[in-house]
Amino acid sequence: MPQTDRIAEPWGTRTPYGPGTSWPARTDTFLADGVAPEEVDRWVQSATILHSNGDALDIAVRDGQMVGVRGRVEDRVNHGRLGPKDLYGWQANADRDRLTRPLVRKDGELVEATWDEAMERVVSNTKRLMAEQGASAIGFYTTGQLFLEEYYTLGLIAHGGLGTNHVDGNTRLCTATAAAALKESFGSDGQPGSYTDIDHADVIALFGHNMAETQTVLWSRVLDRLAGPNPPALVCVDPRLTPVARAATVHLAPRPGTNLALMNGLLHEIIAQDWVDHDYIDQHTVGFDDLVQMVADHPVERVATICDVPAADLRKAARILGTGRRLLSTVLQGFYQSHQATAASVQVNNLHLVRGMLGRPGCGLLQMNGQPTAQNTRECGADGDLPGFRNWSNDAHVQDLAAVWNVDPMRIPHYSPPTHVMQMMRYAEEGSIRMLWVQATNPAVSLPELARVRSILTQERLFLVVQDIFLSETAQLADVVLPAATWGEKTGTFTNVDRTVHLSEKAVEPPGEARPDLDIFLDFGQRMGLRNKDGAPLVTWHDAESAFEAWKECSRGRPCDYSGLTYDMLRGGSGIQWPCNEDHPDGTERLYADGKFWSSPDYCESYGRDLVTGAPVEPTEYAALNPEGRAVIKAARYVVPHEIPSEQFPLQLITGRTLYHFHTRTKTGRARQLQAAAPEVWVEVSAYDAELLGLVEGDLTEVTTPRGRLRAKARISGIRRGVAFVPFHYGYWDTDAGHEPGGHGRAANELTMTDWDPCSKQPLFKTAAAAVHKVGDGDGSPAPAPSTGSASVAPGVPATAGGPEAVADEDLSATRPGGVR
Ligand SMILES: Nc1nc2c(c(=O)[nH]1)N[C@H]1C(S)=C(S)[C@@H](COP(=O)(O)OP(=O)(O)OC[C@H]3O[C@@H](n4cnc5c(=O)[nH]c(N)nc54)[C@H](O)[C@@H]3O)O[C@H]1N2
Ligand SMILES: Nc1nc2c(c(=O)[nH]1)N[C@H]1C(S)=C(S)[C@@H](COP(=O)(O)OP(=O)(O)OC[C@H]3O[C@@H](n4cnc5c(=O)[nH]c(N)nc54)[C@H](O)[C@@H]3O)O[C@H]1N2
Ligand SMILES: [Mo]
Repeated sequence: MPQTDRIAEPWGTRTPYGPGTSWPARTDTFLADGVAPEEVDRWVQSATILHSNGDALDIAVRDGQMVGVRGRVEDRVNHGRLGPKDLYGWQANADRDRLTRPLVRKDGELVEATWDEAMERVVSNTKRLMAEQGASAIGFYTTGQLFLEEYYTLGLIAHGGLGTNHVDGNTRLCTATAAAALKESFGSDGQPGSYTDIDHADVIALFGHNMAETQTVLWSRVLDRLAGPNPPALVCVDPRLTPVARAATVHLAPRPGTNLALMNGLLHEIIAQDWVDHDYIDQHTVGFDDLVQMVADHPVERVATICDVPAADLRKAARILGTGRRLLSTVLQGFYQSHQATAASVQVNNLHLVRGMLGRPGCGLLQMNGQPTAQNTRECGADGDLPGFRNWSNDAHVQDLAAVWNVDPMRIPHYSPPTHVMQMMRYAEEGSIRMLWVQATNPAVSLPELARVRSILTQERLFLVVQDIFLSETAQLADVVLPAATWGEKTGTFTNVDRTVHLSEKAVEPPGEARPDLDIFLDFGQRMGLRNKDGAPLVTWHDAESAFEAWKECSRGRPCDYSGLTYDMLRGGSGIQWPCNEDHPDGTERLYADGKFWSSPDYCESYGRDLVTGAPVEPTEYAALNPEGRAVIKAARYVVPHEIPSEQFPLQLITGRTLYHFHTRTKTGRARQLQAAAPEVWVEVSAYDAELLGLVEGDLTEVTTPRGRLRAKARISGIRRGVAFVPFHYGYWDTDAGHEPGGHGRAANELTMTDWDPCSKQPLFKTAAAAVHKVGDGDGSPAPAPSTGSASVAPGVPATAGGPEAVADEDLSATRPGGVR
């Protein structure tokens, strides 16, 4: 059995396969030092939570402690494989810094308190503010990292119980654009494609998606196709020379913020060459003529100038995309967090619509998610949508939801879409939101323009509740801190990018008095005395499984239909893809296979928006445009980004991820192998800019924007010229040094701006003007950037490795039981 250092080899051993065949199995296992597989007492079923891939795994338990993980070979998603964060990240669960008791602020200090005292503070403040101002004083800012049952409970309590419209998730920073783009084109959220499309595709295109670092197991599947017979062509659109770009047949490295121009150019060429499926367009879509008109003035040469990409490369990419027989596309933050996010992402949908590439094996479209449970935040109405992809501007949908909840329809705010988090921060800044309850997200590091965020969150007049598992940068600012139990310590379900639902069972007891997020919400609902129309308790469930049963009823008949699923069905075998109901008892592999969409005026989740201004389309307008519920081909004009380089700030700054860390590192920073692989922030610049700036690998630099500054060592990489990249993982908390004294000086979001996409309201983390200056010679060592993802072009930089403590097993002999796709 291969024993592999999975820090050095994040994607593990290749198992090549050809088109139309099944992806071979490989079972990855990592156990704590000194634990042999036969010493494990129990293996408890779950799935991964440090990305959106949904890799199924079993948690190894010995003497009541987590001691390791093993991929589930029978699961359709990963066929046994795990990535580095999955293999090592679980160790953070048992970290000595876990919150074990509630904390309340007394005389300026956070001190330990009982649950009663902490919850009474939350409840009395909620009641006081409701009496003084009404529900608009209260905001909830949740996450993409809890379980479905928790979001559904939160959605009910916030929308149907308190009646506040201020409910959003960090999914706004993450996949709001995925949801928006799907709604624009297909009338509803829901990923059309399936991971098995990788097994069939002859072209795979990744738009602003560094899958190699952010969904390592899915990338292994692509690598195995590339290593097998008849490999697919690979198209990569990314300003950096990522591992995806290195493997690509064509790599387009556009100027940041020009994605829409690029897409319009590709569509221009595809239409000009008549590589389109006219029958499909005629039968299943509306709007094609608008697109033809819009892209008419985007010939390849013009787009080559806007994007600064060779025209020949654009033509080559257009030919591959235009002539492939089975095209799979993925889209992620390079589009979602950039200028004209929704408009650009919708053009990828258009590519599939004009080519008729939907609903068949290999013809897949994945507007990717990022967080493990982001799909559920959206489905359950905890993030600016109503539960079950109901349309907040359709009164019949609101009434239907009110019937499910047994509340008066007027109790559910629907005078405008639920408030997005950037607007909630604005309301808090202005003083109309006076209580903010933050769960499982760390806005003091992850929101843009941190100096402003800190000033908002530290206001005396704002009552801040933070529910976390560690004393995060945000929790340190709170008035009440609620210690949560997390993955492995509680039971629930969650849904990955390709709609696969997994059950995650409780494996071990939470530390100290930490409680599952679900229990905290249920407790709050009870203490608030929330009632339904008949005066009975509003929340009718008491644990995860009963919450799931209630959710099934809420989802019945809606696109994300869970009514045919049970916890028992999710035990033992593979995860199952929604919709799962009477018509589809085994789940549904691909959406829209019949060319029918969830877009009819009375069923759709949204009537759409103007892609450039974000203005909502009126119901009557939508009904006139799309009476039969077809897919909508929606065109949009490229406009220049709001902040462009100047003499003072000559570079374009983009931010993003590295393979070994998850977000603000509260977990991965506490797993030795992961922290050692990427211990500190760095800034990536091209060799061309390095020479202009007088920089060599490892020099200390200061990166500035109009908002702030940070210090980082320089990595001279294959990034395109004119662009600098900073990973956003490094807040001011530090694993080794405790809290850095006065240290706000390394978080990428010190630099980013308060601006968002007009449609999805997703903040623009990847467009800003910046300067990089050398402030000192390095100590001779290279930048602390991993060679696997952010490789240096300078000679002599050692390869990243994990050593003996990172060695994991890869069992290539295991076969999957039959019947799993
Ligand atoms: N290792 C790791 N994996 C993760 C996470 C993590 O923190 N760490 N987080 C998870 C989450 S929540 C998310 S949302 C996903 C995100 O996954 P990705 O979207 O793959 O990750 P990012 O690094 O944010 O951005 C992807 C790429 O966008 C490129 N980019 C920047 N600007 C532009 C542009 O203007 N145009 C184009 N075309 N590309 C551009 C960047 O160079 C970068 O390589 O990852 C998930 N998986
Ligand atoms: N500059 C820049 N900024 C970005 C991005 C970028 O690319 N560039 N990406 C954006 C994206 S896509 C995302 S998703 C966000 C992520 O940003 P955040 O959501 O702020 O990042 P996390 O570190 O995942 O924060 C999750 C918090 O929840 C806690 N936690 C973990 N599990 C549990 C649990 O079970 N219960 C509770 N109650 N707490 C738990 C963790 O300890 C942690 O404090 O960042 C966004 N910000
Ligand atoms: Mo994300």
